[in-house]
Amino acid sequence: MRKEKQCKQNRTEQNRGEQRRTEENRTEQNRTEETRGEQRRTEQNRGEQNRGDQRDDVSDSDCVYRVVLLGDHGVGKTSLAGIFAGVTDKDEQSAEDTYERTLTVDGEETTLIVMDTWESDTQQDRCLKVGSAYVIVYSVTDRSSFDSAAELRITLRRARQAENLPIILVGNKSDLVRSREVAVEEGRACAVVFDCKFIETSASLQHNVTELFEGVVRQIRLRRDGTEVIQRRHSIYKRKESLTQKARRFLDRLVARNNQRMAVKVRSKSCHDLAVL
Ligand SMILES: Nc1nc2c(ncn2[C@@H]2O[C@H](COP(=O)(O)OP(=O)(O)OP(=O)(O)O)[C@@H](O)[C@H]2O)c(=O)[nH]1
Ligand SMILES: [Mg+2]
Repeated sequence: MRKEKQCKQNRTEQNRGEQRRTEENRTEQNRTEETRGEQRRTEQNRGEQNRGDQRDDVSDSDCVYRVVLLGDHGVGKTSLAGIFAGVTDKDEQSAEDTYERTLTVDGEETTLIVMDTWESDTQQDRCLKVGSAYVIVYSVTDRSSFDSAAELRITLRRARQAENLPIILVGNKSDLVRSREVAVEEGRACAVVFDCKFIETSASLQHNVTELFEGVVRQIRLRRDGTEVIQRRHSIYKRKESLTQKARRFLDRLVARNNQRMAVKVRSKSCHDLAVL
């Protein structure tokens, strides 16, 4: 009798032990599942964050570049961006402020995302951070917009100090000859002082707008590619020059060696040329 009791007690203890182990296992399993869940969630979050970051600085790797338009009110930023995007109807222009288009320049495709978001103050900090290239627009009919352009160049230099960014100074509304307040030479001189490229455009006549955005692409590539590629492109470009142009450039260089003023002139000529550095 006592033996049977003892056996029963032992079995009960064994059962209890097993129950304990099963419960422990279950808790352990739950904990593992929870940890896995956490890990999954963290990885998902990380993935989303990365995708967000990628969206935020779409850049250089896939030949996609952000170009930011800067400049005073009414100088023609939206009009230039609209022409870039192929918007012909004026009323369509207000709907978007970021335009994406793929251009084929010198036989190679490049996608530009043109950002016309400078007006909204909250975006200004972001604008200064995200651009792969900058187009600073002023109106040739508005001197104060020209002064602002110089200030913007300084702001940009401060914000992106160490970077050799492509910056193009654009004198828009060149069609308004009678109300011109800023001469071409002033724009060019400003570009020389501020070490950037210069072009005059007319959004109304669609003059030089293609040249501007193709120039942006070339300026980006010149900085992106190694010296070897730059030299190869440069030599192809030079080959396309007429003999007169070549001779003039040679003479300019010859004279410039002994003449400081002429050297500035030569430099100001190259600031007009968006196909060279
Ligand atoms: N004649 C002439 N008018 C232009 C030219 N470019 C723009 N405009 C006109 O100038 C005005 C302002 O142009 P927008 O493109 O809206 O200028 P914006 O820089 O985007 O101005 P905000 O958005 O206020 O900062 C519009 O009435 C345009 O039609 C141009 O090259 N020539
Ligand atoms: Mg606008």
